[in-house]
Amino acid sequence: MTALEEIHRKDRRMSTTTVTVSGMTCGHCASSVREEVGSIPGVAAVDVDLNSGTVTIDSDRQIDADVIRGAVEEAGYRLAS
Ligand SMILES: [Cu+2]
Repeated sequence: MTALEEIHRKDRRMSTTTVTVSGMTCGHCASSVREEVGSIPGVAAVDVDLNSGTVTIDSDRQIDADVIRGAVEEAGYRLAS
């Protein structure tokens, strides 16, 4: 692999972060969290599992944990841990 190919490969790496959100009770809660977290720069996709509170975030860069916490709290919920 050439140096240029190596750079391209690193540029396109995706990052997946999973957090647990407490307090979500219905589909409206889930979409609020999806919307707030989805507005973080670099986030490509957000998947919310209402039953477990698991939120899976796909992004094109590493997202700071405090930024995710802020978005969840902005939506009106809290991280479970
Ligand atoms: Cu709700």
